[in-house]
Amino acid sequence: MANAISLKQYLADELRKGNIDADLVGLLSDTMTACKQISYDLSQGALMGILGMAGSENVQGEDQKKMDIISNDVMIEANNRSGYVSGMASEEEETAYTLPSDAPRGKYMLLFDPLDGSSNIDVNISVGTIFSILNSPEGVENPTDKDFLQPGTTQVAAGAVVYGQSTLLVLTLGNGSHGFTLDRNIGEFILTQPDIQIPADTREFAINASNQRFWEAPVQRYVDECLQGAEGPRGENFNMRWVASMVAEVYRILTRGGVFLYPMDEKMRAQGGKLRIMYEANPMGFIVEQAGGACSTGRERIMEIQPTGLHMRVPVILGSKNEVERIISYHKDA
Ligand code: P6P
Repeated sequence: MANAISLKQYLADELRKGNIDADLVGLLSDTMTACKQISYDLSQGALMGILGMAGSENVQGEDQKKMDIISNDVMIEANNRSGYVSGMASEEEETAYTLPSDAPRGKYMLLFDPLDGSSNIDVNISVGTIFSILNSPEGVENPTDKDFLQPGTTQVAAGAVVYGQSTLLVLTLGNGSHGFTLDRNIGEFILTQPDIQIPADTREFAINASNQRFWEAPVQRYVDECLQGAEGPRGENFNMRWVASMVAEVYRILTRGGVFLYPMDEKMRAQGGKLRIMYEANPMGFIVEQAGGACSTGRERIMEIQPTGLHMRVPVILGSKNEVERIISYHKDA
């Protein structure tokens, strides 16, 4: 692409403007190296014998795919000796990851879901990596779980890489959300969607409708009105999507608008919801808000929640601002 701006050049510009520091540039570059490796491994699929189950469970009690473990190892090894982080937290790790004793410590902490949507790997549907970057507390050599428990509003940066037909990165450093496409010929992410803006209105919603009988009344009302279409109170027909891969849903919403709901439901009330706040809801919320969208539990802004645990779960309603606000109003009415 003529006049293409690479991620390297974008980060160099942000560094020159004083928006970020050299350590954050290094941390993001190393994380992207890991994501390029994961992208390659996924593209090889069965040829590399990486499909299928690992025969183990993660801290969530979920059966692990081989690629869950491989991608977790790739993310850790790309960052555990760089000197940019003091520690890491992963969906696949029960507690905070402690760096090797001889590794230099840095000023940031990296949190990630190394392979979100991994139940889709064996059926060749898009999956992704989600990451969030926090400031490491002053003078903490080996951060423990409690050091990570910062509200989403304290995030320094957040990103998601979608492994689909293209490998796409959406990144926010706190001044807009920007889309990059991996050019495999040169191994660089190229800026292809600068300053993403999510349309404030939408006629497309994403929800796992098989949980309908477990939803709370405001969500029942919202979805029912969408399904009534032009003859109903919304006066318009709606479309529905469900990919069962949050990164794919969020990328679609960033591109054409929409609303994604993984709401509280009765069978998950004890757990607090399905999606994890630290490495799914908060980073995605940061990206979506920076693109002009909204991210709520239905009752409160997700990024303002004080996390109580590394794997804390929350209901998630995110996307087109006016649609999210409508759903919030239904929760208030109830
Ligand atoms: P369900 C993937 O496991 C995930 O965490 C999200 O990426 C996705 O939106 C959701 O769970 C899918 O859940 O109930 O459809 O399997």
